[in-house]
Amino acid sequence: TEAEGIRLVDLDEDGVDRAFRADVIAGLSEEQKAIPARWFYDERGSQLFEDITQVEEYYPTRAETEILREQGQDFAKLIGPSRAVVEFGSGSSVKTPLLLSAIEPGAYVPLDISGEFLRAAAADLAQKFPELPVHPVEADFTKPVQLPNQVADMPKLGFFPGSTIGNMVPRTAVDLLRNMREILGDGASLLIGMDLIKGRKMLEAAYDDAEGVTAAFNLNLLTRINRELGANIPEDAFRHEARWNDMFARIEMHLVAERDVNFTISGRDFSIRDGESIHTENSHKFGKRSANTLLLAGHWTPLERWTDSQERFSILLAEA
Ligand code: AVJ
Repeated sequence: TEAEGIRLVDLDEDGVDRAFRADVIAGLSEEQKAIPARWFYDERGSQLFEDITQVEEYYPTRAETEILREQGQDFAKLIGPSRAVVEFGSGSSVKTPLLLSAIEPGAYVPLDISGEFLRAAAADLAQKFPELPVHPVEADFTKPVQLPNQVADMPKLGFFPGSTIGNMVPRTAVDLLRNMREILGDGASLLIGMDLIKGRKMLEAAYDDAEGVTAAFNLNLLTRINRELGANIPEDAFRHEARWNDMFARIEMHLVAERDVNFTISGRDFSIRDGESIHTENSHKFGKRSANTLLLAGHWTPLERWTDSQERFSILLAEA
Protein backbone atom coordinates (compact mmCIF):
# COMPACT_ATOMS: atom_id res chain seq x y z
CA THR A 1 0.00 0.00 0.00
CA GLU A 2 1.34 3.37 -0.94
CA ALA A 3 -1.88 5.32 -0.49
CA GLU A 4 -0.59 8.48 1.11
CA GLY A 5 -3.60 10.76 0.69
CA ILE A 6 -5.52 12.37 3.50
CA ARG A 7 -9.14 11.83 4.56
CA LEU A 8 -11.68 13.34 6.91
CA VAL A 9 -11.99 11.51 10.22
CA ASP A 10 -14.70 8.83 10.38
CA LEU A 11 -15.05 7.07 13.75
CA ASP A 12 -16.86 3.75 14.28
CA GLU A 13 -19.19 2.94 17.22
CA ASP A 14 -16.16 2.30 19.46
CA GLY A 15 -14.55 5.61 18.54
CA VAL A 16 -11.91 3.92 16.33
CA ASP A 17 -10.77 5.82 13.24
CA ARG A 18 -12.03 3.54 10.45
CA ALA A 19 -9.52 4.76 7.88
CA PHE A 20 -6.59 4.19 10.26
CA ARG A 21 -7.71 0.64 11.06
CA ALA A 22 -8.40 -0.16 7.39
CA ASP A 23 -4.97 1.15 6.28
CA VAL A 24 -3.12 -0.74 9.02
CA ILE A 25 -4.93 -4.03 8.44
CA ALA A 26 -4.60 -3.81 4.64
CA GLY A 27 -0.97 -2.69 4.85
CA LEU A 28 0.08 -5.49 7.20
CA SER A 29 -1.61 -8.03 4.92
CA GLU A 30 0.63 -7.16 1.96
CA GLU A 31 3.72 -9.10 0.90
CA GLN A 32 5.92 -6.10 1.83
CA LYS A 33 4.16 -4.84 4.93
CA ALA A 34 3.57 -1.08 4.77
CA ILE A 35 1.64 1.64 6.61
CA PRO A 36 1.05 5.07 5.02
CA ALA A 37 3.27 7.81 6.51
CA ARG A 38 0.36 10.15 7.25
CA TRP A 39 -0.49 8.05 10.34
CA PHE A 40 2.71 9.22 12.09
CA TYR A 41 1.12 12.50 13.06
CA ASP A 42 -0.84 11.97 16.26
CA GLU A 43 -0.07 14.45 19.04
CA ARG A 44 3.15 12.72 20.08
CA GLY A 45 4.18 12.14 16.45
CA SER A 46 3.67 15.81 15.58
CA GLN A 47 5.79 16.81 18.57
CA LEU A 48 8.50 14.31 17.58
CA PHE A 49 8.55 15.72 14.04
CA GLU A 50 9.05 19.20 15.52
CA ASP A 51 11.95 17.74 17.51
CA ILE A 52 13.41 16.15 14.35
CA THR A 53 13.60 19.57 12.70
CA GLN A 54 15.92 20.64 15.55
CA VAL A 55 18.41 17.75 15.39
CA GLU A 56 21.83 18.36 13.87
CA GLU A 57 21.58 15.78 11.05
CA TYR A 58 18.11 16.80 9.79
CA TYR A 59 18.98 19.61 7.36
CA PRO A 60 15.78 20.07 5.22
CA THR A 61 13.93 22.50 7.50
CA ARG A 62 16.98 24.70 8.09
CA ALA A 63 17.99 24.65 4.40
CA GLU A 64 14.50 25.57 3.16
CA THR A 65 14.15 28.31 5.78
CA GLU A 66 17.49 29.72 4.62
CA ILE A 67 16.18 29.96 1.04
CA LEU A 68 12.99 31.69 2.19
CA ARG A 69 15.05 34.13 4.26
CA GLU A 70 17.59 34.89 1.52
CA GLN A 71 15.49 35.02 -1.64
CA GLY A 72 12.70 37.40 -0.59
CA GLN A 73 13.65 39.98 -3.23
CA ASP A 74 13.53 37.40 -6.02
CA PHE A 75 10.13 36.15 -4.82
CA ALA A 76 8.79 39.71 -4.75
CA LYS A 77 10.09 40.37 -8.27
CA LEU A 78 8.82 37.15 -9.88
CA ILE A 79 5.56 36.73 -7.97
CA GLY A 80 4.48 40.34 -7.47
CA PRO A 81 2.08 41.82 -4.90
CA SER A 82 -1.64 41.24 -4.18
CA ARG A 83 -1.68 37.48 -4.65
CA ALA A 84 -3.95 35.24 -2.61
CA VAL A 85 -1.42 32.87 -1.04
CA VAL A 86 -3.00 29.42 -0.76
CA GLU A 87 -0.98 27.21 1.56
CA PHE A 88 -1.49 23.45 1.26
CA GLY A 89 -1.29 22.31 4.89
CA SER A 90 -1.85 24.61 7.85
CA GLY A 91 1.55 26.26 7.68
CA SER A 92 4.65 26.65 9.76
CA SER A 93 5.09 29.52 12.18
CA VAL A 94 8.53 30.20 10.69
CA LYS A 95 8.29 29.58 6.91
CA THR A 96 4.91 31.15 6.17
CA PRO A 97 5.70 34.59 7.69
CA LEU A 98 8.98 34.67 5.71
CA LEU A 99 7.09 34.26 2.44
CA LEU A 100 4.26 36.63 3.37
CA SER A 101 6.61 39.42 4.43
CA ALA A 102 8.54 39.07 1.17
CA ILE A 103 5.67 39.45 -1.33
CA GLU A 104 2.90 41.77 0.00
CA PRO A 105 0.06 39.30 -0.51
CA GLY A 106 -3.62 40.28 -0.93
CA ALA A 107 -4.91 37.45 1.27
CA TYR A 108 -3.80 34.26 2.98
CA VAL A 109 -5.79 31.03 2.58
CA PRO A 110 -4.49 28.09 4.62
CA LEU A 111 -6.04 24.75 3.58
CA ASP A 112 -5.97 21.83 5.99
CA ILE A 113 -7.86 18.66 6.76
CA SER A 114 -7.64 19.32 10.50
CA GLY A 115 -9.82 22.22 11.66
CA GLU A 116 -7.92 22.34 14.93
CA PHE A 117 -4.46 22.88 13.36
CA LEU A 118 -6.03 25.25 10.87
CA ARG A 119 -7.64 27.58 13.39
CA ALA A 120 -4.47 27.74 15.49
CA ALA A 121 -2.31 28.57 12.46
CA ALA A 122 -4.80 31.15 11.12
CA ALA A 123 -5.00 32.91 14.48
CA ASP A 124 -1.21 33.02 14.78
CA LEU A 125 -0.90 34.48 11.28
CA ALA A 126 -3.66 37.06 11.77
CA GLN A 127 -1.77 38.30 14.82
CA LYS A 128 1.53 38.61 12.96
CA PHE A 129 -0.11 40.31 9.92
CA PRO A 130 -3.03 42.33 11.31
CA GLU A 131 -3.75 43.96 7.91
CA LEU A 132 -3.85 40.74 5.93
CA PRO A 133 -7.24 39.09 5.22
CA VAL A 134 -7.00 35.43 6.36
CA HIS A 135 -9.56 32.90 5.07
CA PRO A 136 -8.89 29.39 6.46
CA VAL A 137 -10.51 26.48 4.60
CA GLU A 138 -11.04 23.08 6.23
CA ALA A 139 -10.67 20.68 3.32
CA ASP A 140 -8.95 17.62 1.90
CA PHE A 141 -6.80 19.10 -0.85
CA THR A 142 -6.43 15.78 -2.65
CA LYS A 143 -10.07 16.39 -3.69
CA PRO A 144 -11.70 19.33 -5.54
CA VAL A 145 -11.83 22.42 -3.29
CA GLN A 146 -13.77 25.66 -3.82
CA LEU A 147 -11.77 28.68 -2.61
CA PRO A 148 -13.58 31.43 -0.63
CA ASN A 149 -15.45 34.06 -2.68
CA GLN A 150 -13.31 36.82 -1.17
CA VAL A 151 -10.29 35.65 -3.21
CA ALA A 152 -12.18 34.77 -6.40
CA ASP A 153 -10.74 37.66 -8.39
CA MET A 154 -7.18 37.56 -7.05
CA PRO A 155 -4.40 35.69 -8.83
CA LYS A 156 -3.30 32.76 -6.67
CA LEU A 157 0.07 31.62 -5.39
CA GLY A 158 0.07 28.03 -4.13
CA PHE A 159 2.64 27.35 -1.38
CA PHE A 160 3.67 23.76 -0.62
CA PRO A 161 6.90 23.78 1.40
CA GLY A 162 8.64 21.05 3.40
CA SER A 163 9.21 18.58 0.54
CA THR A 164 5.90 17.04 1.55
CA ILE A 165 5.47 16.18 -2.16
CA GLY A 166 8.42 13.81 -1.62
CA ASN A 167 6.31 11.60 0.65
CA MET A 168 4.21 10.60 -2.35
CA VAL A 169 5.05 8.10 -5.05
CA PRO A 170 5.21 9.87 -8.45
CA ARG A 171 1.68 8.87 -9.50
CA THR A 172 0.13 10.32 -6.34
CA ALA A 173 2.37 13.39 -6.54
CA VAL A 174 1.24 14.07 -10.13
CA ASP A 175 -2.43 13.68 -9.18
CA LEU A 176 -1.95 16.15 -6.32
CA LEU A 177 -0.13 18.72 -8.49
CA ARG A 178 -2.91 18.52 -11.10
CA ASN A 179 -5.52 18.97 -8.39
CA MET A 180 -3.64 22.02 -7.07
CA ARG A 181 -3.67 23.41 -10.61
CA GLU A 182 -7.47 22.94 -10.72
CA ILE A 183 -7.99 24.49 -7.27
CA LEU A 184 -5.81 27.54 -8.03
CA GLY A 185 -7.07 28.23 -11.55
CA ASP A 186 -5.65 30.07 -14.57
CA GLY A 187 -2.92 32.61 -13.94
CA ALA A 188 -1.78 30.86 -10.77
CA SER A 189 1.78 30.18 -9.65
CA LEU A 190 3.13 27.52 -7.33
CA LEU A 191 6.06 27.76 -4.91
CA ILE A 192 7.09 24.26 -3.86
CA GLY A 193 9.92 22.80 -1.78
CA MET A 194 11.76 19.69 -2.96
CA ASP A 195 14.68 18.04 -1.19
CA LEU A 196 17.71 17.29 -3.37
CA ILE A 197 19.49 14.02 -4.15
CA LYS A 198 22.80 13.85 -2.31
CA GLY A 199 25.25 11.33 -0.90
CA ARG A 200 23.79 8.31 0.85
CA LYS A 201 25.65 8.98 4.11
CA MET A 202 24.18 12.42 4.63
CA LEU A 203 20.67 11.26 3.67
CA GLU A 204 20.69 8.20 5.89
CA ALA A 205 22.03 10.24 8.81
CA ALA A 206 19.23 12.82 8.36
CA TYR A 207 16.70 9.99 8.81
CA ASP A 208 18.59 8.14 11.55
CA ASP A 209 19.94 10.80 13.90
CA ALA A 210 22.37 9.88 16.68
CA GLU A 211 19.98 11.09 19.41
CA GLY A 212 17.35 8.63 18.22
CA VAL A 213 14.59 11.19 17.68
CA THR A 214 13.71 9.82 14.23
CA ALA A 215 13.76 6.28 15.63
CA ALA A 216 11.29 7.36 18.32
CA PHE A 217 9.12 9.03 15.65
CA ASN A 218 9.02 5.80 13.61
CA LEU A 219 8.41 3.53 16.63
CA ASN A 220 5.62 5.84 17.89
CA LEU A 221 3.51 4.46 15.04
CA LEU A 222 3.42 1.10 16.84
CA THR A 223 2.47 2.85 20.10
CA ARG A 224 -0.37 4.58 18.27
CA ILE A 225 -1.61 1.33 16.71
CA ASN A 226 -1.55 -0.40 20.09
CA ARG A 227 -3.45 2.42 21.78
CA GLU A 228 -6.00 3.35 19.13
CA LEU A 229 -6.65 -0.04 17.52
CA GLY A 230 -6.55 -2.21 20.64
CA ALA A 231 -3.43 -4.03 19.43
CA ASN A 232 -0.64 -5.81 21.32
CA ILE A 233 2.40 -5.37 19.11
CA PRO A 234 5.60 -5.85 21.17
CA GLU A 235 7.35 -2.56 20.41
CA ASP A 236 10.67 -3.80 21.78
CA ALA A 237 10.84 -6.39 18.99
CA PHE A 238 11.33 -3.67 16.34
CA ARG A 239 14.17 -1.36 15.39
CA HIS A 240 14.15 1.78 13.22
CA GLU A 241 15.93 1.68 9.87
CA ALA A 242 16.50 4.39 7.23
CA ARG A 243 17.51 3.02 3.79
CA TRP A 244 18.46 4.89 0.65
CA ASN A 245 16.66 3.28 -2.32
CA ASP A 246 18.87 4.34 -5.21
CA MET A 247 16.58 3.07 -7.99
CA PHE A 248 13.68 5.23 -6.80
CA ALA A 249 15.87 8.04 -5.39
CA ARG A 250 14.20 7.94 -2.02
CA ILE A 251 14.86 7.40 1.65
CA GLU A 252 12.67 4.65 3.03
CA MET A 253 11.93 4.23 6.69
CA HIS A 254 11.22 0.75 7.96
CA LEU A 255 10.46 -0.93 11.27
CA VAL A 256 12.50 -4.14 11.23
CA ALA A 257 11.50 -7.11 13.40
CA GLU A 258 14.42 -8.47 15.40
CA ARG A 259 12.62 -11.75 16.19
CA ASP A 260 9.49 -13.63 15.08
CA VAL A 261 6.43 -11.88 16.52
CA ASN A 262 2.71 -12.61 16.70
CA PHE A 263 0.09 -10.05 17.65
CA THR A 264 -3.54 -9.07 17.15
CA ILE A 265 -5.07 -5.84 15.87
CA SER A 266 -8.82 -5.33 16.34
CA GLY A 267 -9.18 -9.09 16.85
CA ARG A 268 -7.16 -10.13 13.78
CA ASP A 269 -3.98 -12.21 13.98
CA PHE A 270 -0.73 -11.12 12.36
CA SER A 271 2.78 -12.49 12.36
CA ILE A 272 6.07 -10.99 11.30
CA ARG A 273 9.28 -12.97 10.85
CA ASP A 274 12.69 -12.12 12.24
CA GLY A 275 14.32 -9.67 9.77
CA GLU A 276 11.05 -8.80 8.00
CA SER A 277 10.07 -5.10 7.91
CA ILE A 278 7.11 -2.75 7.91
CA HIS A 279 7.71 0.04 5.38
CA THR A 280 6.50 3.26 7.02
CA GLU A 281 7.67 6.17 4.85
CA ASN A 282 9.10 7.26 1.51
CA SER A 283 10.92 10.56 1.22
CA HIS A 284 11.74 11.12 -2.46
CA LYS A 285 14.68 13.30 -3.41
CA PHE A 286 14.98 15.26 -6.66
CA GLY A 287 17.46 16.59 -9.16
CA LYS A 288 16.76 19.62 -11.34
CA ARG A 289 15.55 17.39 -14.16
CA SER A 290 13.30 15.11 -12.07
CA ALA A 291 11.82 18.10 -10.23
CA ASN A 292 10.95 19.80 -13.53
CA THR A 293 9.57 16.59 -15.02
CA LEU A 294 7.32 16.05 -12.02
CA LEU A 295 6.00 19.63 -12.22
CA LEU A 296 5.37 19.36 -15.96
CA ALA A 297 3.53 16.06 -15.52
CA GLY A 298 1.47 17.85 -12.87
CA HIS A 299 0.47 20.57 -15.38
CA TRP A 300 2.87 23.23 -14.05
CA THR A 301 5.61 24.99 -16.06
CA PRO A 302 8.83 25.56 -14.08
CA LEU A 303 9.94 29.19 -14.04
CA GLU A 304 12.72 29.58 -11.47
CA ARG A 305 14.64 27.48 -8.98
CA TRP A 306 16.61 28.36 -5.84
CA THR A 307 18.83 26.27 -3.56
CA ASP A 308 20.43 26.94 -0.18
CA SER A 309 24.13 27.86 0.02
CA GLN A 310 25.13 24.20 0.49
CA GLU A 311 22.84 22.94 -2.32
CA ARG A 312 20.95 20.56 -0.10
CA PHE A 313 17.37 21.70 -0.79
CA SER A 314 15.45 23.43 -3.58
CA ILE A 315 12.44 25.69 -3.90
CA LEU A 316 10.83 25.91 -7.34
CA LEU A 317 8.47 28.48 -8.79
CA ALA A 318 6.14 27.23 -11.52
CA GLU A 319 3.20 28.72 -13.42
CA ALA A 320 -0.08 27.27 -14.57
C1 AVJ B 1 7.68 16.20 6.79
C2 AVJ B 1 7.54 14.55 5.15
C3 AVJ B 1 9.02 16.34 4.82
O1 AVJ B 1 10.22 13.31 4.68
O2 AVJ B 1 11.72 14.61 5.54
C4 AVJ B 1 11.34 13.50 8.78
C5 AVJ B 1 9.11 13.65 7.47
N1 AVJ B 1 10.35 11.67 8.34
N2 AVJ B 1 12.08 12.50 9.28
C6 AVJ B 1 10.58 14.15 5.51
C7 AVJ B 1 10.25 12.97 8.18
C8 AVJ B 1 11.46 11.39 9.02
C9 AVJ B 1 9.56 14.71 6.51
N3 AVJ B 1 8.45 15.43 5.83
